[in-house]
Amino acid sequence: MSNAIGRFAGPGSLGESDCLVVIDLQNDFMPSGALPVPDGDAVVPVINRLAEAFPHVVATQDWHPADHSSFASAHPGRGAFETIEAPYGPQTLWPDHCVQGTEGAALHNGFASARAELILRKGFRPDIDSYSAFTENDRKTPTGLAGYLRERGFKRLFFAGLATDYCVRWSVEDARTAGFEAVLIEDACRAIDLAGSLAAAMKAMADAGAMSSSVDALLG
Ligand code: VGL
Ligand code: ZN
Repeated sequence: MSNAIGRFAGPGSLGESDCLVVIDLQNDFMPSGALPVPDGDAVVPVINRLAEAFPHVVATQDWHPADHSSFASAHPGRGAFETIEAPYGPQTLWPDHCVQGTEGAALHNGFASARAELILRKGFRPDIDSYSAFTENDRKTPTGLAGYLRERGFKRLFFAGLATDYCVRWSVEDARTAGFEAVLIEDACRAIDLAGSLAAAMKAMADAGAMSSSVDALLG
């Protein structure tokens, strides 16, 4: 398998079976938020341009209860960014973030979310994290998004948002597993990059048969 993610040849034109999927463009992932993604706010205007150009847009929101099991604060003696063994496997512990109903969980108010036809919330089960927009971290529990997108007739999904190496990565991989074409719009994403996680994510997406593109390549 190749290490490099293949270049998407270009959309020709975007049509009814193309959907932009905007991942977790929320205050807590912005540089001043609880779980900051470096330069995360830089993608907001870029994603607005994409959202204008795409025929269809959906968005996700990380949406945790206050005592969520992915929070280091729920595990006395453990710190943020450590890995624990959850019942379903290894789980990174995070600072408290995207708590349901808080300002940190709100979509960035510069994001033109009016174009989103669906806003899907994930990570709301107290005992299971969900990086992916499709399947929770137990790798079994579906969010329902694949069924929704399939029923809408979408074939090609284009991914933008935060963070490249966690929620975008797992969403892209699961999109492939669910039978969609998946295109990572690389410069419309930013990474957390913990301990080589970005390189691992790029390899995993390549191996899954995802393609890479850029804002300019798509919008011309
Ligand atoms: C995310 C870590 C924890 C993400 C969400 O949106 O990439 N990362 N929760
Ligand atoms: Zn989270």
